[in-house]
Amino acid sequence: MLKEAVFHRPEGPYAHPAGPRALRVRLRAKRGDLSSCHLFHGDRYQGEEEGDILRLEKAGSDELFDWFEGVIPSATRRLRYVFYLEGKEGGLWYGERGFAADRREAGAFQYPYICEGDLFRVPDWARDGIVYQIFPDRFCNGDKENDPEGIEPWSAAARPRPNSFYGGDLRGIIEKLPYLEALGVNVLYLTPIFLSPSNHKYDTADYYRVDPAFGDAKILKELVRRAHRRGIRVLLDAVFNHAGYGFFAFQDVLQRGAASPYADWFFIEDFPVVTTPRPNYETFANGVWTMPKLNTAHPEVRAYLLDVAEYWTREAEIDGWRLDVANEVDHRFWRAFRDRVKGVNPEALIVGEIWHDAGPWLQGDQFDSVMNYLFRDAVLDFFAAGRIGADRFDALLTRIRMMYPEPAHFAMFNLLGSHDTERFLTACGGRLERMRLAVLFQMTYPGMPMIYYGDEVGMRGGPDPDCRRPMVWEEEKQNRELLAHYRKLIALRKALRPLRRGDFRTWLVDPLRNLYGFVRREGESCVGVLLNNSPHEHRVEVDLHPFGGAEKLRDALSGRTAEAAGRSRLTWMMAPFQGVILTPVG
Ligand code: ARE
Ligand code: CA
Repeated sequence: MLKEAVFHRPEGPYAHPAGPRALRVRLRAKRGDLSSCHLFHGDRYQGEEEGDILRLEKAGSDELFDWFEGVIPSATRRLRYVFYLEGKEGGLWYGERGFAADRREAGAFQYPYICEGDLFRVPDWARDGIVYQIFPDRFCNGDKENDPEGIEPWSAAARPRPNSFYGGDLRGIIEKLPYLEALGVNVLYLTPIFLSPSNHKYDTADYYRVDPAFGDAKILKELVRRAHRRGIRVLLDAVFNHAGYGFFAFQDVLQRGAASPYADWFFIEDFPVVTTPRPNYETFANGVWTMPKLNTAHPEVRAYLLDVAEYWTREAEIDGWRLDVANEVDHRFWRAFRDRVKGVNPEALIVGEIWHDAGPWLQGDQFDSVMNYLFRDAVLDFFAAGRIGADRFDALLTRIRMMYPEPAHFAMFNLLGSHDTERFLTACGGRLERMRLAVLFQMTYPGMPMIYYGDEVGMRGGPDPDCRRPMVWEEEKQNRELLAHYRKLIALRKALRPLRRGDFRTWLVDPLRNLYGFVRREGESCVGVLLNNSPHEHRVEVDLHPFGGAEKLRDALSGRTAEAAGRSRLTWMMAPFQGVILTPVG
């Protein structure tokens, strides 16, 4: 046993409440090293000899490590536990004091009390969420009266530039609610809609005003109300890392310099404030002068922005927020933000925009979820670029899952692309079969699938601004087969509960032939997914143990069935780039 590889700490992804009276624990060990992992656990106030034994399951592996996982029930909420690890050379205890042959000597990890206030509560609806991201200027123009000046023609041939406008608005989104409902999505995430001179509106001039080119507060409320009637929730974009050049407080600093009462709302190097040759104040990214960074540690700034968040949550009855540049704003601010927003609507969802490991924000006190760019990176490498094999893909997925507490994991925004990235079909080099398989994977993986508007009809586009072309609505220019594929998969995700709520376990990893499979299990129900991510036909053989006694499986996509051929093994012929979603028959 390689002791140096064994790791546990009673916090974060390694130990977190699974409910008011249960603790989820994880232990990491060298891959293939442990034949089993058990826990001896008890109440902290019980005698040392008293306790129960729990067997942990192997939840996943990457190149170097295996992760074991289990849920400890605790009637009293006060826990102590020691691991018992079995390897080739026998067993060993592992606890707070390290490794020992004797349990008492190893010491026990302590989880002093599962406090109500520390529970990671993610709204339950998120587990069933299927998200659709809309960039309002480009989705649908429902009101020609409010169009900005000089809009460009809405056409499939349009190639947006950084400053193009197309006239899309909230009325347009309302008009397309039947389309969205038929597609099957049940959460809309809109990029910013408040007053701003740009097409993307990430440079807010007035947080209390819906941009007139998009509509007004009344139309926003109507949109939310009508979406709710169709079972669709609405999230808005909170841009609190920075304001826009036109924001009243920044304008005041421009005019009054150091004497402005708002001078400390920003990070100003010297006065007077200038934008050229480079801005002498902090901005978003490097010198984006239109976006002065806000000092969110300042009590007045904090109060101002929290009021904004509370106002729209209450006023428009929205269902949550996506937080822009979330990892560059202080944790204290986000904790206060969570309290304020959930205070108004406990069912609101909070999703940070973080492209990397978001562990520090996903402990239950700040965000519920993040835009899962790490997921996208892995999917891109495996399906679109074909740069990695099934083994590496599985390893990356495990790493991401093990980074976060379980509640966050089921609420992740699993995206293939966004308004900030090249579109997925373009990343696939236009090879539709690859995109279709990736979408199948996205729709069967834990976490909320997020569709970037237009991906479902085969839109293409390079990086920003090309990924923001106006939505293609002419049916003859849409890829209707791809759309049907999306609809079918969304319907299946809704019909098969384990796809939304079940555990994830790797089922098949075949790097040689590039086959990948996994099962999603909830209680007695189990769904299996097999993917042939290669241009060749393959005979796939898998064991049926995850399905209990099942002898026959059916593919929910093609309707084909196959029976076990003895010893619980099943073989399935798979066409190039085919994926199947298997459920037991009978
Ligand atoms: C404009 C230009 C871009 C240029 C950019 C930066 O169009 O070509 O790269 O300026 O100078 C909004 C607009 C953009 C606009 C930008 C600045 O939508 O069109 O871009 O404002 O005017 C990082 C951040 C992440 C951020 C991305 C863009 O971590 O928070 O950069 N995303 C949000 C929004 C954007 C928005 C803003 C922030 C600003 O989603 O739409 O931009 O409010 C790596 C890094 C990431 C990095 C990512 C992308 O993976 O690790 O940290 O994200 O690449 O660059
Ligand atoms: Ca319009």
